[in-house]
Amino acid sequence: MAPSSTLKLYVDLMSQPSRAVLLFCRVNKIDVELHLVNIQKGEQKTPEFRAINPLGKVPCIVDGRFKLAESHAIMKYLASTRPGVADHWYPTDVQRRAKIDSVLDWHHLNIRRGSMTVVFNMALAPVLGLKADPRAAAEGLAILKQSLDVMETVWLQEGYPFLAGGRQPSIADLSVVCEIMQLQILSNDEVATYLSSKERVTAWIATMKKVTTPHFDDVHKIIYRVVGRRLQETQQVKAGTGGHVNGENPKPALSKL
Ligand SMILES: N[C@@H](CCC(=O)N[C@@H](CS)C(=O)NCC(=O)O)C(=O)O
Repeated sequence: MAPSSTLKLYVDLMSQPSRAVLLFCRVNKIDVELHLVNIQKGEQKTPEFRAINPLGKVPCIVDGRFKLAESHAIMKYLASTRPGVADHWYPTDVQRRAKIDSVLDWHHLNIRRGSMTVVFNMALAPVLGLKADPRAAAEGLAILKQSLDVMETVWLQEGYPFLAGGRQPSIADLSVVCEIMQLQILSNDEVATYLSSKERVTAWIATMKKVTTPHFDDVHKIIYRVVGRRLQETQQVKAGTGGHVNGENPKPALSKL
């Protein structure tokens, strides 16, 4: 099916896979009509949105009469239908492509599983009015740490700046880096220390920022804003000038977006 002229992209930029797809579109100069869907307000569960994506999740796209959910599938579809996308993002070489698919499959059950569980239980649950589960948080943390170990020792190899022996970035690099960036909203020293101890991962994040500049910072603006607010709240609490009012806990930063 020929791609239509206006591609509609539905995202919430607090969502890691949403940012990966938007970043992919931006670096490849793919024109999109951007539709912001506020997950915190439950906009992804409305009948109108479910008519677009019955899964009730972002990201998703509408390309003419064609609707598609799942970030990996969306990036593969766009890489295959948009002529301007450089081959390295999703190579036509079958073996190279298979390596990218291998990282993408791994990503969902490892880095994303660990990071999502940790972020949800350590930061998002209270904002969404849901109960955090400390046991799930601990399990998520173990998966996250193990996944970062695998990135450092398996997916990132000496002499190859990108995942799975890549000399140039692929959609797998985009998916994984957006997931890891989500960890910034945690004010958790253990996660921060563990992440910064991974030299290859740290260097790779810096490289990803560089090769996707200025779009990387642009799609992550919302994350930087949350981090800024958290820091401000922590400082206010330490200085005794804010945060705990009438014995209540300070409102989580996300609720103020
Ligand atoms: N595997 C999907 C994940 C999609 C997903 O879980 N999206 C989340 C945001 S990160 C969402 O829309 N959550 C809203 C909900 O489940 O109600 C992808 O890669 O696109």
